[in-house]
Amino acid sequence: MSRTLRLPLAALALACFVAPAPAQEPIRLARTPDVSPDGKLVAFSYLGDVWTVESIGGTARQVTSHVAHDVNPVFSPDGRYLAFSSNRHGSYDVFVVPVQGGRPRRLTFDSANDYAAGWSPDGKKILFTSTRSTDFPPSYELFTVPVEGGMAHRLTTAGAKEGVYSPNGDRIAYVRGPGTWYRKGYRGSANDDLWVCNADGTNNRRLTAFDGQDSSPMWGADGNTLYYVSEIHGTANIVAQSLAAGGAAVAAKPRQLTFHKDDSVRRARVSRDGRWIVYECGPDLWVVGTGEGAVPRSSPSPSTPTTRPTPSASRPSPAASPSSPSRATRSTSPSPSTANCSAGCWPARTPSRCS
Ligand SMILES: [Ca+2]
Repeated sequence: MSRTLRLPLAALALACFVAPAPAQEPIRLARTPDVSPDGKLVAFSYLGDVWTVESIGGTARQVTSHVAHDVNPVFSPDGRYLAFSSNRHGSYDVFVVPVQGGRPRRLTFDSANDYAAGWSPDGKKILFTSTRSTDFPPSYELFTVPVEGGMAHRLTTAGAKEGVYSPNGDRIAYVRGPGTWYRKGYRGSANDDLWVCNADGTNNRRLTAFDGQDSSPMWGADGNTLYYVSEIHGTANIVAQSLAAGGAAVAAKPRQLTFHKDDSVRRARVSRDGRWIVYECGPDLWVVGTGEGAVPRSSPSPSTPTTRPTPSASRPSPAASPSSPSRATRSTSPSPSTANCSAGCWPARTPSRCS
């Protein structure tokens, strides 16, 4: 079975479609995306299975096929495997499967829910979030499990979720707090903040102090930049924050990378090369470049891409929304802002968007 997925990219709208028959069907409500280390492939959960699609959009390929709920696919550092979580044995456990598909290998066996979050840079451990412990009330903590199988190891003790290793593996950025993504505009003590700790779980320090939601930490390739999702500018969008030596946040207000206004950005993940971020917004997946020139315009533009192969008449296209990012600049060049259409911009049918 294949589908086409359409990803509206802040730089690029990624469109996926399912094609069980001659006619292709667009994928909506794909969830929990991740982007491959080189930014060329996007993995996501859809209809309870894991799928992949090229980050320029196109026909999606099914990686897993099971009646249970498969979610949270995360690419290995070499891009050859996906860790994901599935409740096929009751609670959610961590599995690993080749990107091309195959029989998933189960890595965790606890009755608590284990949610795959990422890989260590050496590819030997998988980081996951779990409520497994004797604590009451239970809270999410970070654990690792060897990719080859074995005992899980607890890293944190005071609440942690959405953990991700820094590029050289010396630190882990994570989210702490009782916040929830669906409480739009919430301000108060029940918000999430970003923290960072050493790879062994020690030296925990807080990075954000904004009294609204901060989530989805993502490391830049240099290890000195942290991208994340925050409501600090209003609607939840992706922002970039420089880190000082030692990993402390620089006091300056984070730079805004996306400018959605109607729908909040939810889960976001960055490629290992630090150049591409895939994220959820509205019913679609989006991809944005992290370069300065890839910052989408925040003002309405009459030239926004409207090239969905099968647009829904009842549902406005994110790429056509006045509040949506509008510059399609998918390119192989290091600087998306200077991309030339002949260099591989997307969508190919609207090369004028690349100027
Ligand atoms: Ca916060």
